[in-house]
Amino acid sequence: MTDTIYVVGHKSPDTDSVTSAITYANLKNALGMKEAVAAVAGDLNNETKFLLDFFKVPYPVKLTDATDKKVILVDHNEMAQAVDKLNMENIVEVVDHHKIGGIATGKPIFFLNEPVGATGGIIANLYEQNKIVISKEMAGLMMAAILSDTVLFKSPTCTPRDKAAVDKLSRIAGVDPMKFGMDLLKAKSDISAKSAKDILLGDFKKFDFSGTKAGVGQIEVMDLADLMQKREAILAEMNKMMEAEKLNMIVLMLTDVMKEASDLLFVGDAAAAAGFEKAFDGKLANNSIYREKVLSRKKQVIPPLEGAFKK
Ligand SMILES: [Mn+2]
Repeated sequence: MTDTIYVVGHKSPDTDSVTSAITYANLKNALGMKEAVAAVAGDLNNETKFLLDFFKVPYPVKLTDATDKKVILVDHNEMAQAVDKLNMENIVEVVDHHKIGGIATGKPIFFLNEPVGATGGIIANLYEQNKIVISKEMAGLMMAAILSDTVLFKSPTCTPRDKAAVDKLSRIAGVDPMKFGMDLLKAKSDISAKSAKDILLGDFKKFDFSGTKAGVGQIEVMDLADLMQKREAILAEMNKMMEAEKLNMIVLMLTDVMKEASDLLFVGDAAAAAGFEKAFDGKLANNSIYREKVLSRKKQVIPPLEGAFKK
């Protein structure tokens, strides 16, 4: 076992996951933990690449097998979403903003979880608490994480603290946050070159709803019409993956960030379909239920599904 401590977010990494790894490793380095290294548990998405290129920040190292590796988890705390072959005993710290999902350690660790819009804002606070100066680059990354995770403050997960953090961080980063946020959204929703499989796996997480094995993904676009011609191919990929991964159901949120609504695509067995219809109080038509004002997987999709399948 080496001394390196990998700071790493969840699989199918999004911007908050990647930037939290980078900015938290940077903070730990500044605080004397020189062995902390930012890592990423999968390929970077277009939004994250645009962001890192803009602020000229190097891409994190890839970590896809955590055998014998010490890790700090950021932006997740569920083993189903963590890098493969991770031993819970090797988790050194957790900094997150999701529901607590079944981690057990043999000894006390630093575990910080707050119900705010993004891990980025929690880390920005930790810089302040530790009196570590935030560079232009780190400010830009944490600002972008909040803008991305809260869909430019539109998500119900957004809190006043997130807005205050973006205000502060954008001044340090020297960019107009709303203008920059639109550029991030454009980079994220450019799906022209993406295959149906890329779209499904771009932001995909696994869950266990009282024994019902589920995958719940999300793709955010500025216009749902862009996704329509790929809809059948996406459904085919969802069915293929459900078989291959032995899941009972897969939900893919096709989220229109401008209209603030989601088309919830569904494939699954009969029991799962009944649970899905119960969760969203509707009838599946053409493999989906459309819901206005639904933007957040964490707050508006996972809790009703958990409730519907509770035994
Ligand atoms: Mn996040």
